[in-house]
Amino acid sequence: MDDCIFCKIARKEIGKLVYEDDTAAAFDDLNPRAPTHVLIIPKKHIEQLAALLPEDAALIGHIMEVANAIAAQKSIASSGYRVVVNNGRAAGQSVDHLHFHLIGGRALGWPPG
Ligand code: DGP
Repeated sequence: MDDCIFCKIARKEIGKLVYEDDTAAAFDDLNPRAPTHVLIIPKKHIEQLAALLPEDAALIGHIMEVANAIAAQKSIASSGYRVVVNNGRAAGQSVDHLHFHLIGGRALGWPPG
């Protein structure tokens, strides 16, 4: 998608990736909510979690593996971390390209607000 900010980041037109492979990319959140706050996205433009198709299942599983790998690389694997998707405006989704927040490096409250 030409106008999608996360597609532009995935294409390396703006920003800086901390991880990339054929199907996924990751970068630090602009407004970090914790010492580690990385966004992991499919390179394929998917608007939101609810728009997933059956054929995306392996891609999403792969992104979970990427989240674990980045958590290990950031040394938060043993202390604990959270992977969050906000689906829709009421849930807090502000960018319409599916993204998984990887958050850690501090104690996290529950339930989220
Ligand atoms: P959400 O509210 O779940 O849609 O999360 C969107 C996140 O994306 C939010 O935490 C801020 C971040 N964000 C928005 N625009 C940019 C950007 O241009 N660059 C980066 N690195 N992060 C962005």
